[in-house]
Amino acid sequence: MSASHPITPWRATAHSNIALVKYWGKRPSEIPDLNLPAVSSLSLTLDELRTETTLEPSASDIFVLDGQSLQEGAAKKVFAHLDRVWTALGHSDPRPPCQVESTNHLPTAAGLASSASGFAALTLAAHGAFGGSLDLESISQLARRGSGSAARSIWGGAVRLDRGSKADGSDCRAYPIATPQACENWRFIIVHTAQGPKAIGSTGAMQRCAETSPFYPAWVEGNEADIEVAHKAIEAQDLEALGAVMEHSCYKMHACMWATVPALRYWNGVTLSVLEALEKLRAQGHKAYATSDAGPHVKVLCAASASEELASALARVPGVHQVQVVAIGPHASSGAR
Ligand code: 2P0
Repeated sequence: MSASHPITPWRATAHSNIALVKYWGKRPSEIPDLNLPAVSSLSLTLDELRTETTLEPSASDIFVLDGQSLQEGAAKKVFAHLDRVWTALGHSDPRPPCQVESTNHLPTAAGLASSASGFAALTLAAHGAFGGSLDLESISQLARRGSGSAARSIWGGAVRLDRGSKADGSDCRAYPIATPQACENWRFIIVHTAQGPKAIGSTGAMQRCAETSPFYPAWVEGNEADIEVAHKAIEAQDLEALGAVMEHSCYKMHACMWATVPALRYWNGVTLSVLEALEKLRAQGHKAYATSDAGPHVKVLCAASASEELASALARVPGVHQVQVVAIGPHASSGAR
């Protein structure tokens, strides 16, 4: 451990989020490591689905995820992110070794945004442990460099992430646009259509999509209009308008994925059955809208008052493993242990 910069044991909790207007694709950048999105995105933070992370000094770098010590893959990304935060806080000496322990209260890497809550919690824990005094917007920008969607998980309620256009990424910023209280009448129903981790990680998939999908330019081009419609619908608490633009963004992203070479198909047969069941429920007058990320699960946005009835109906679709009704969640939090 560095005597000049001791590490204070710190803990952080960050909640997962679901994008209504999706982030898919990166903005080319001369500066390595900024991880700038090609499109803006807008999300709702989830209540129960979250990551809890602790960080403390250690004799060597250790990463424990859900009780299991990891050496490769995720661990390397975690340690690289610690280095990034350490350097961003102005330290020029080598980062002292740390023990990081994370618990995911959600299925890891299954298209339920574990990297969003994971890197948001890690960034907050490291920032506190390393003695940082950055504001939340700067912490969010650091989290984005670990994983794009993590920039949004710093806040609760509804959050917008602007892609920005400056080469240094300084105008690529996330900020809350509605408090958790303002969203308290909405729920997401998470419809699990498979078990286990997804087949293809998002980072490589979006790169392949950008390089080979003929629909990618149209995807990027239509984004800002969707963002403005979604932002206004959130301000107006207009679930119908929000649901419509959310579905449009989702189907455009998946169309773009399907046209990638080789094709990226995250959905399975049960995904389609759930989407079909939802259309039937809507034809019966229910206000419920679907989205889906880099995985086979379906997330249904609806009013809190209708959520239990809709969840029961969706649980009856053959092949569905589990349904969870989730409220809109709070800001991330952190503090000394
Ligand atoms: C989103 N996704 O907006 C979109 C929708 C997946 C589909 O953000 O490469 O894990 O680490 O910046 O954040 C998944 O991408 O990607 C994602 P990186 P990330 O939620």
